[in-house]
Amino acid sequence: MSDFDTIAAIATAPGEGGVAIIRVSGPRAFAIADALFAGPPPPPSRRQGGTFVFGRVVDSSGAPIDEALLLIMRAPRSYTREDTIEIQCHGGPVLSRKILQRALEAGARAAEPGEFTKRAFLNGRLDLTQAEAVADLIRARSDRAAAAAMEQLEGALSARINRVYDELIEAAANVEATLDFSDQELPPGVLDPVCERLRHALDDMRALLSTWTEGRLLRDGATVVIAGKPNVGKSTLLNALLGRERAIVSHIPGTTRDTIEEMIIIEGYPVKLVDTAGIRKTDCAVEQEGIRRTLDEIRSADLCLYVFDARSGLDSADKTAISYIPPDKLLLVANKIDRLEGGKEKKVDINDFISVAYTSCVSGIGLDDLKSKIARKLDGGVAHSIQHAAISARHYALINAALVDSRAAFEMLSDSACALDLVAANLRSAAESIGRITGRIFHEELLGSIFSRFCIGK
Ligand SMILES: Nc1nc2c(ncn2[C@@H]2O[C@H](COP(=O)(O)OP(=O)(O)O)[C@@H](O)[C@H]2O)c(=O)[nH]1
Ligand SMILES: [Mg+2]
Repeated sequence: MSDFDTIAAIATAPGEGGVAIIRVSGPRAFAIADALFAGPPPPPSRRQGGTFVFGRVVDSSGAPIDEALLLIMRAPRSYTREDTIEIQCHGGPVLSRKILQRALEAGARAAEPGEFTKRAFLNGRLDLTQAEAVADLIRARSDRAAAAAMEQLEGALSARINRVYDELIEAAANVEATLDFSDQELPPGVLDPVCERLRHALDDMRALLSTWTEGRLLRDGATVVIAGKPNVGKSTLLNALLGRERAIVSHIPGTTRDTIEEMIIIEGYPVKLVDTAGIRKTDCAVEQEGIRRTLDEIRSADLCLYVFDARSGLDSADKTAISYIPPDKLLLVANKIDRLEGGKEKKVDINDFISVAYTSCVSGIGLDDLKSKIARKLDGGVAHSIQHAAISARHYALINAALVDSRAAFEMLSDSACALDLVAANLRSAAESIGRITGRIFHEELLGSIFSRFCIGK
């Protein structure tokens, strides 16, 4: 089936562990197993696929290196769809490297990052979105990110992409079929089904594009900066969200002078939380530098929590600071509400477009509400159900290109005198962009950029 050579790699993470796994895939896999594995007869190459055998890995003189389990998977019933063996040995770094070395001596080549998965793709076991999902799954930093990657691995995104592809190809074929009529009058309504199909494809593409915000959040996470004047409770807020005493809290204004970063999960989104030095006028050079960094952090963040004391409300310095932050990136936090007389929230004098959360970081009141407001700000309020797709930046660019071509085709069709060969060419080009997502169409460079993100042995 494949003209590939035989590749080998340690598939488990480096370091000590219960077991380490060395994986070998390709036409020489079983010959290599015969050379390095000594166990009860018959030899590995004469064993059935889907079985395992206990024995010893031996060096070239037959001396034992380690006890091991050998797993035998015959093509096409393996991850790569090639003949594959996996050796489970004791999990020491020296042992696993020695065994890999034996496999290389016996005729394997050291695998590149992601090369097993690349073979799974080239041998038709996975499409490109599924292969990408493998990397996403390994990298997932939250349950929700893992669940989204798993859906993509199971083919949920592929199914939606393939539907758009089929719609575009059929629409193009229908248009091409009418090209023969070009000299005569076209029968009325003959292009109606094309328009209908195209309308579906456009809707599907727009729906897919709308999942990008969530996809980006799940894959890359978001950066949320905590800003505000000194002493309003920024560091206390970081600690409260984190659930431990990370930042130093004191009643002395100017305590936090450098930025502090911590990872947390908010409603399934990985979030980098950044505590900053308070923004105020100061003569202290160290604090000034801290404030400069704060402003930099705010500029590059996905969201800014601007904290102020609920008792005093926003003063003119706050309002100036806030005016530099785009409203869609701003969430006001009125803190210390435990100190409000009669427990009444002081009305925040600011326009209605900006959301406000009321908290007491000391008692914990309002923190859950704040978290959900953060999540809604980040995902634009769309989320809460992964819509069987959460596309990546690569997918976004290709769908967008297809959308532009398809829309052009659609607009041309509204003119009865349009050049139908141009319409068909646009539709073919749109289908080609969509085909690149799943890898119907690919080139070596693209595969290189996708699979180099993987770890060795996957
Ligand atoms: N009563 C009350 N005190 C708070 C609250 N949050 C923070 N503080 C206190 O406010 C002071 C300044 O807090 P800190 O987190 O260091 O403020 P920062 O300068 O903005 O980082 C500390 O004494 C905190 O204990 C709150 O919600 N209620
Ligand atoms: Mg602080």
